Amino acid sequence: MELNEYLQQTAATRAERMQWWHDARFGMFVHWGLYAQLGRHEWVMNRERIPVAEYEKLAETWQPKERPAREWARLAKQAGMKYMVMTTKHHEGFCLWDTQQTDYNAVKHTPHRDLVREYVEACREFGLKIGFYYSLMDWHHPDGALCATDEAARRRFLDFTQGCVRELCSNYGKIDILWYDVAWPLKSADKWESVKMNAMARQLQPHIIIDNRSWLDEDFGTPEEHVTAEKEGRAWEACMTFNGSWGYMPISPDWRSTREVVHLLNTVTAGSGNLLLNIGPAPDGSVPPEAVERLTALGQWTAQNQEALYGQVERTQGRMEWLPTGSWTIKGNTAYFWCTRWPGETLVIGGLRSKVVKASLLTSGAPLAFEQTENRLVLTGLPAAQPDAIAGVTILKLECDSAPRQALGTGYVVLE
Ligand code: JFZ
Repeated sequence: MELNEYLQQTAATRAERMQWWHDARFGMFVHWGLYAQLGRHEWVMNRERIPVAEYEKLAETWQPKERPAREWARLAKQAGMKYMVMTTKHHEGFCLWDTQQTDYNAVKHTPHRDLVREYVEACREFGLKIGFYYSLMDWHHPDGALCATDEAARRRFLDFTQGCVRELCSNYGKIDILWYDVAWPLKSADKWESVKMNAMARQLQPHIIIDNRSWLDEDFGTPEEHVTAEKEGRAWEACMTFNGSWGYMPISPDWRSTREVVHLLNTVTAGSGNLLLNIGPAPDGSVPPEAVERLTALGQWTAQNQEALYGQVERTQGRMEWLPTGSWTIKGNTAYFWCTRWPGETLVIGGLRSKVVKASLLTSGAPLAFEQTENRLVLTGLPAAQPDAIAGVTILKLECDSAPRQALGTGYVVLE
């Protein structure tokens, strides 16, 4: 298929295909592979230059417990996540599914199970949408690097890659997301035959959505370890680790707090993006206790604040201003003020250009007294201390008579 024809076809169906994803806001990323056994990051093979033959021994010793994917899916559901993305093959090259493309897989070697099937079944059991991460880069495949300089190797490697994608899109029922990663060492969509490969994926899975890491922009952008909105009109998903490593790394003591994750949720919602928050399960598949603790707390918070979080939201950039006490998200004519620094019984918001019809605390629905003059909204009778004990973030709901707008500018007087 021609590139232009492909781009037109995918663009024509994009809004409809992406609807559920925009509404979902929050998903779980799972990095799991042989590297979990070493517990030193998913790049350990590369960073420690472990010889291939030595690394392969990890494929004889992997002993996950029974169906850990059910624990992940249960936890994701409880945390308020709506979809999952799991590594079917990371850069190490070990395939977690029953593939015909290589013997280096979880059925021919330990654990002698199709871990992708277990994952898919768990997602379905808990009503979560299903994403497959697939690393184009492959440190194990003999043609994984050679393909850059040897045309025959490139042909073999592309056949392998397309064979993997075909299996993943054929053997597991409906798949919702294809999440490619690291298109090394070939430096263009042409070299990877990305149009052919992705057109095949779409033929097999007409509703699938695809990320931007196969040298094609496709359906959504993927800022990584930072939360930055892409240009207006472009869908984006920030993927973040909990502790600085995607793979299991128990020696990393730096865990993002529940509060920090709520802050991330605030930022992605304000930019009409999504958050894909990662867990790196232990070799037996169990979720690190630090992650369980935080995701459980998050679940309480997201359950209480669903209305602000999920569904169609508008970007706040250019519409609302920064404030020292918290920040905004918008849904239609309603502005949500995520108050992270509680001011006490009175909260004052300057420069709101829309008339507030009703103000309330989102969690309790309790109405709030307020007075609005031309430049100041003064809310009174608030609780003396931050009411939210989970993350220290309380959302105030301001229903307006028009699309919320705020203008403060830099000077004391707004210059038009
Ligand atoms: C990749 C992987 O190397 C990593 O192990 C993990 O799977 C992560 C989700 O993705 O890392 C990247 C990929 C892209 C960029 C940076 C790191 N990037 O575009 O800046």
